[in-house]
Parts: sequence; structure tokens; C-alpha cells
Amino acid sequence: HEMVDNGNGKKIFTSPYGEYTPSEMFVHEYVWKNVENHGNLTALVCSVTGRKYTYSQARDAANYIGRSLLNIGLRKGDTVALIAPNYPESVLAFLGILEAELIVTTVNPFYTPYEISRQLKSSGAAAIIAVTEIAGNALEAAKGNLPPGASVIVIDDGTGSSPEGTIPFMDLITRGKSLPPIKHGAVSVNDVAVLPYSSGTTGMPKGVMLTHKNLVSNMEMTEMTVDERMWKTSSATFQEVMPLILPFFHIFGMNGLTLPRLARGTQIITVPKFVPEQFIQLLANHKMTGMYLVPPLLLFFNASPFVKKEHLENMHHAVIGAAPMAKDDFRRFYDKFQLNQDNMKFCQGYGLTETSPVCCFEVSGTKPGSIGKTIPGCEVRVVDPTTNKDVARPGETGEIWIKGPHVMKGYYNNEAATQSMIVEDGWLKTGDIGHYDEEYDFYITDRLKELIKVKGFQVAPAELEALLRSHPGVVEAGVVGVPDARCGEVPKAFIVPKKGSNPTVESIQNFVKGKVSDYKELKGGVSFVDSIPKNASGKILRTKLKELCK
Ligand code: 4UW
Repeated sequence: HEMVDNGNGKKIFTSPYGEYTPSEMFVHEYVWKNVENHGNLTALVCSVTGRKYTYSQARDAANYIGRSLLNIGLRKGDTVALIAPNYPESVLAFLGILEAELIVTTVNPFYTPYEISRQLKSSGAAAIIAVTEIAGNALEAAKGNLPPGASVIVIDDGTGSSPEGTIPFMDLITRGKSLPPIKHGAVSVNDVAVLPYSSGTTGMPKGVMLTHKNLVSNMEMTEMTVDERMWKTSSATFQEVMPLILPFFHIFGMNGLTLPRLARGTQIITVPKFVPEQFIQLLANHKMTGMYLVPPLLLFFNASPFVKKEHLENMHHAVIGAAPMAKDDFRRFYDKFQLNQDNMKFCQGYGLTETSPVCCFEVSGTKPGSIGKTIPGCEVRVVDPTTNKDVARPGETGEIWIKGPHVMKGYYNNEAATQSMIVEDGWLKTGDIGHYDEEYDFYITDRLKELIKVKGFQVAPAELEALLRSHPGVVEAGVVGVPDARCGEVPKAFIVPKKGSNPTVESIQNFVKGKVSDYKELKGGVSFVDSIPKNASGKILRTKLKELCK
């Protein structure tokens, strides 16, 4: 049941974990589907302010927020930009926007005003929900990029009130209560719900149109794989407790962790910023039972002298993904904390923003390094990029292609990019290189696409190249990722300097600094070259640049 060869050379892998038929549900409906069973349990806790919401309170608050957003004048088809670190209210705002049948575009809260403004413009946002600590950046970015009279709503992060001219977030909840209930029915499950940004295989970050059906399908498909095998359903006697340390604006923290776990009654402790000592303390104080991580966080556990076995006492599973993970690092973790696969399992997941996100999951915890098998409803092929034929047998590498109800509707306002990524009858070309083994477990080994992953965050080389070309001393630029022990990869630039100008490495690095988020900085260095290798149609030959790094 794991492999279908349909006779025309295609080898299509399906899941051993069951067959999936999509249900017709909205995201907010799915999240609250079991709320009657765990209404009194705690849903969300803020690790900074201590603010807590039970499941009933959270569901009601999201509904009141939705009413208020409609009352402000937002209507079907409007997009709200959510620019918020992880707070309970960030999640409630997200669910409120969906409940009001609006679209939410999630923005990295650590973006510079320039980066925020680009997403506001590209998504056509009609309003903003931000947090006090970044309200200044959000307001600066909003100048000229929001329709006249558009609302800016500010979540108080515990540091102060909302700036003048903005709406305090808590008012949405308190006032919403007495507003008329939402009349649902304006949108269908095939309408766009969330518009996160991803650079895909090439070019600038683009809005990824994920419908309610895409997102709910992926939660259900993953649920069939991980629930009961990994996570227990919460009840009055047992509740899973997990930190939300992955950013909620990114698909992994959002539809990979928060939303599906809320649907199962997990207690989620929101962490707005990673501060090592505080994070360790949280694990112990809250008796965390599980966590979702990106590889640099596991490396932190391995390296930190402060993390002790007792901090992990209640932890039975950890999910890891978003970037490659070396087998040895799992072993180091087990050695350091005298744990093993029986008492603490690491399960690797593989996904993309464009696939809502999960495609493969290794649930046994016994195959570190593998992303496991395809999940129900997700079909996988491994296609040789030079011949466009499916590879014939285990161990042969090719590009991973994905099909299923979780594949995005397309890129917003970018038909060309959509068509180059989704081909034939709905196959999405991931730009990842991998293979499967004799047991049909998959491995990701390389990347065909130009994307760079720094600590799990996306960095689009095209974005940095455009920025570098705006430097007065630069004629041409090419950016690639170079391996980094702590971050996985970091960006490195190749620069063709203008004749007569002699930019230094530092001047180029400083030029980038401050204009883009920290993780996009050129920590991999800068090299000056006579020309950037390109193919006949002008596309940068990144493999050639990578060879120059060796
Ligand atoms: N190994 C190697 C992996 C892996 C990987 C991703 O920023 P995006 O668009 O999206 C993500 C989503 C990650 C994710 C979501 C849900 C989930 O359960 C899970 O595992 C637990 C992971 O990162 O970047 C997509 C790109 O990130 C790389 C790969 O290149 C992919 O195309 N990537 N997961 N396990 N590489």
C-alpha cells in the first residue's frame, strides 16, 4: 500500500497510516471541534505576563474579536496583517480574524519596517494587529501602505498601553461581547484563509494562498499520523503541555503546532523570545510533556551546561523539522541526558509553507535522520531533475514532488511562479532533493532551490541580491548559503564592485545590517569577484558560487 506504479513510469508513494478523505471544515471550526470535552482546561498561557485562557475563554475571546473586526468595518476579502511575537493574544487574534471570515497574513515581528512594508503592500493588507513592543515599526511600515482610515490594533504585551491613534486589543474582546453574533456563510472552505510568505523555489518572498480546506486537511492528515502514536488526547486527568517557541507567524509554529494541538486540548505556553535560561526554567516549571523544535534548538540543548535531565523529566516526545538534522546530534542528546528512544522520542517532520505544511513524518522515533513516511492524503514522487523521470529504486536521489489536498491554491498575484511550481495535474515541485530507503522511509539530502535556511528561517537570496545591487559601489551580486555549525546555514555574498569604488567586506555587511532582520545578515562573509556566473538566460548559477565557497 505504500507504492503505486501506475504503469507510465510514475512511482507514487501513498501513506501506510490510512486513507484520507478531506472534510469540509473551516480552520476555526476545526480548532474548537473538541472544546466541549476540555472547556475548563487551560489552552494558552503567556510565559511573560502570566495571562491565561481556558479553552472556553479562548473560544469566546476569538469570537468576540471576530465580531469587533466586522464592527470596525472589515469585510469579506479583506486581509489583516498580524505582526506579533508569540503571545496568547496573537493566537486569539489569528482565530478571530478567521472567525470573521477575513484573511490573515502573518508577518515576522522581528522584521524591519522596510521588510514589513513590503509584505503590507504585496498582500494588500487592510488593517494591522501588532504588539506594543513592535508597534513603532508597524506604524512606520504602515505609512502609505494601508488604505486611508485603516485600523491599527495593538496587543499590550505587558509593557505599556497602545500608542495614540491605535485600538487597544483588549477592547476587541470586551466590546465584542455585546456586539451582534457573526453571521457566517460569506466564505467557503475553498477560500483563502491564511497568506504566509515564502520564496518557494526562486525569487522574492510571495504570498502563499492557503485555503481553509488546505489547512484543515493538513491538520487531519497529520492527526491520523501523530495522534495516539505520539500525542495523547487531553482529559481531566492528563494534559499535554508544550512551549510555543517556534514563531507562530511561520507555518510550522502555526498549522504544524499551535492549531492542531489546540484541537486536541494541549496547554500551550507562549514564548515571545528565546532567552536560554528562561526557556530552560519554563520547561521545568510547566512540566512540559512535549515540544516542537528546529535543529538549532536541539543543538542548544546539547551545548548548554544549564540544561539538566530534570528539566526534561516529563518530556516524552519532541518533533523536529524545518531544516536538516544530523543523526549524531540526536545521539549526543541521548548521551548527555542519559535518555533513550524509549523514554524520549525524537520525531522528524518534513514540510513546506506551500503544503500547509506537513508531507512526511517519522513517528517511530527510531530512525533519526529520516523524515519518515508520507502522511495520509499526501502522495510523493522522487523525480530525477535531469530526465524528469521518477527514480527507479531506493537510494536513488531526485526532486521530491508532492500532491494532495494540502497543496496551496497558488502564490498571490503571481501566476507565473505558481505555474512553475505546480505542474502536470497538481504536482508540487518542492525544490528539495532526497531519496527513500528499502522500508520506504524518506530522506532530504540537498536543495535544488535557491532558498537559504538560517535557524529554520527562510532567507531568499534574490532579496539580498536586490538590496546589494542598490549599494552605490556594487554592479552585481550573488548570494548563497554556506554551512554554519550553529545556524545550519548563513548567507554569503559574491560582489562585482563598480570600477573605481573599493567597497570593503565590512562596508557591504554593514550596508545590509539594519535594513533586513538579523538572521539575513551576511554572516557567511563577502567575496569580491570579476563576474557572477550565469546561464544563457541570465539566471545565477548558484552551484558554481557554492563551489567557490569550498
Ligand atoms: N529536513 C530537511 C526537514 C525539513 C527540511 C523542512 O519555511 P518553509 O516553507 O516550511 C518549513 C516547514 C517545516 C515543517 C512544518 C511542519 C512540520 O511538522 C515539520 O516537521 C515537524 C516541519 O520549514 O521551508 C520549507 C523547506 O524547509 C526545508 C526544505 O528545504 C523545505 O522545502 N525543510 N523540513 N525535516 N529540510
